[in-house]
Amino acid sequence: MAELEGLEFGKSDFVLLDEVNMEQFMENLKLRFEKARIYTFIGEVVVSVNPYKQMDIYGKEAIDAYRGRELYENPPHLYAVADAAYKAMKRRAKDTCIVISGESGAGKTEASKYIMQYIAAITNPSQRAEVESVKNVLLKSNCVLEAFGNAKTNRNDNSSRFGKYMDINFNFNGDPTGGHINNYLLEKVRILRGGSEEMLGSLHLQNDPVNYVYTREGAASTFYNTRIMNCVSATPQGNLQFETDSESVQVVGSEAVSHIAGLTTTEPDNVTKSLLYRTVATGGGEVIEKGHTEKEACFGRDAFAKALYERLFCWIVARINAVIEVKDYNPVLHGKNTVIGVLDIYGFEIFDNNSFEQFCINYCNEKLQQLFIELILRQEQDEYQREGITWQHIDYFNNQIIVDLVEQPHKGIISVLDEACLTVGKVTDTICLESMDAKLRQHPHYTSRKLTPSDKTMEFHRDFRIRHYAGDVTYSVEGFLDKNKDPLFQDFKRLMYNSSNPVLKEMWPDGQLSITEVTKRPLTAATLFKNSIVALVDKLGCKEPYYVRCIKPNEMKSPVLFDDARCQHQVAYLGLLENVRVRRAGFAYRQPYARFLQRYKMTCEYTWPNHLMETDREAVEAIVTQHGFQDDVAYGHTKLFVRTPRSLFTLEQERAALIPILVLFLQKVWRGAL
Ligand code: AOV
Ligand code: MG
Repeated sequence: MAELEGLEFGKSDFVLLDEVNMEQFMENLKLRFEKARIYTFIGEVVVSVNPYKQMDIYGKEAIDAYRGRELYENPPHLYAVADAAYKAMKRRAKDTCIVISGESGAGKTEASKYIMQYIAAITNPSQRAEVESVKNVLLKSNCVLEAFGNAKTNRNDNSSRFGKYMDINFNFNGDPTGGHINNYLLEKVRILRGGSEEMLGSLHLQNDPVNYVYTREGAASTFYNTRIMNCVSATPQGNLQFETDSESVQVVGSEAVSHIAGLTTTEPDNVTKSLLYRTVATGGGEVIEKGHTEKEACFGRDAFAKALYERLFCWIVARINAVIEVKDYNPVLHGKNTVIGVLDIYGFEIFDNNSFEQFCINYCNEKLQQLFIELILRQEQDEYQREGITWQHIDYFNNQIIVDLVEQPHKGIISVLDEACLTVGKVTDTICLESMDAKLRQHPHYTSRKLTPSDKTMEFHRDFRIRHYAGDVTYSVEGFLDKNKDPLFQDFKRLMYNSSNPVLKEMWPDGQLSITEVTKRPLTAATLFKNSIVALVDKLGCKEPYYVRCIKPNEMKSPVLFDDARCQHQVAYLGLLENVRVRRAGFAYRQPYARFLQRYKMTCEYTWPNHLMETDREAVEAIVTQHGFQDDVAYGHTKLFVRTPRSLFTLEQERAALIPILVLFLQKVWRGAL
């Protein structure tokens, strides 16, 4: 119940709004942003608005203020959630997770860093060296991943182009013992567009921490290699051009080829060959070399650049994991190993042109929303049951139907895409769209121009639209099939596998297969992504979740601009109003009897300064009855449940009014005036 800030800063919990509607929500959010109150609760969820300026709220004092306190004892803050997750983990030996969501530039990565820093600051008070070193690596691994996985986009100067989930393991003391990172869908296109110079520039900046991780492994030269790799991966796209002379396709100039050959320690001739030809097995089992068209060569080059980068990135994650994995953990000696997971993943993306990447990202958000619904409801219901409270199930939009639209076997969009990719012969994006139309025409959340011809905002043969829980998104099907296929010719894999650089070789184990062995179709990008998200949701599902919902106040990176329309849009698609309603539909507040008493006993003559009743519960009943809101509460076994915040608000106001009188009274007592 964080009413400690005073009302001039707005309501510190949206649950306390007089009425739950968009207008009041936005008014409060804006007021708080203008007053530099960037965090607001919805119960245990923290809503954060990117301040776009350094805030003096993360220092040691703040850490001390939040350490070990209850959520409502301090103003809303990331530290409050981090502490709640940590406490639950430590006191109740629960695995917990903190899910940070919001759109590009909303402040997710910064939030995840503050959370990690907080956890690092409050653990290992005895400064044991081995724990300190684990903490260091955990914190610094972030810099390495940012160096390779972030890029400047027009929405964020330091945009993470991958989703990241990090588990931190703790021993029974509550000290970190290690961790594990999972990465999701690295958006290679944007990273490569980011440009090699910028990338290298940022790498220089991150030089130290990178070195740190790898020198721990005793392989400083590995770091050198990875930097070279980065350079290579950015090179082919920009500098390598093709031309078609009288009959065949050629590489323009030879420097680019020798550059790649040098950096990947491969033969220039082999590089050229991989760029211009592909090996194919004929129906009769014969192996032949087929020359690319110029278009195919460009396509191959781009796919190669992206794959190089992706494999490099995954390799780095694997190396970091090898360093931070929990070693020599003996449950008998060390007690239960518990986990806090931190998820920093892309939020909903609605651009002017939405493609395959947005489709995947938005599907991921549907899955996370599904989890949000399931966990928030489940948690509520569990608590009511535990406390013996009768609970009225409330209805709200369940987005399972949209999840099914995307992922259902045989019928869902991914399955139609995969089928199109597997079909031999010329299947175009347009044909694929037609089969989606045929299969999904009845689905209430799917449409296309063909199905609704009057809707001129969509293009024939190109666009389809999904009615997401967060709003309608129109996707252009152009490029879907190519992006969904594994577009990399086997020749490139073999080229890399035959590199005399052992690190490169290790990244390309599938390069050892000959073309006749590559018969089994690799899983498509969409299916791989789906599998990884399903696994992620499973992982999160068995943990106690805490949420940070990030909002981007404007597109100008300005600390003073609150763009009403943009913010309202985000509030809508993050489902924040829904969140407040769910929270209020049940019992908005619950407090252990003793705590409630501690806070409000001064507002009732029977409980001040001490009550004479048998139990705290009876004393709480006396307070509730005296204030006349007995119909607004339920008594659990250990806690009081308050349905509407208004009741608590009345109490808070009364308490606030009484405090100065009490202070005066106490001062008089001290001075001996009474
Ligand atoms: P994102 O992670 O949500 O975007 P970031 O966490 O990278 O966004 O934040 C973008 C920028 O906003 C940062 O580089 C900071 O300049 C600023 N910022 C964010 N949070 C704070 C804060 N608490 N205090 C001060 N400045 C902040 V993306 O990875 O693009 O989805 O893909
Ligand atoms: Mg980020």
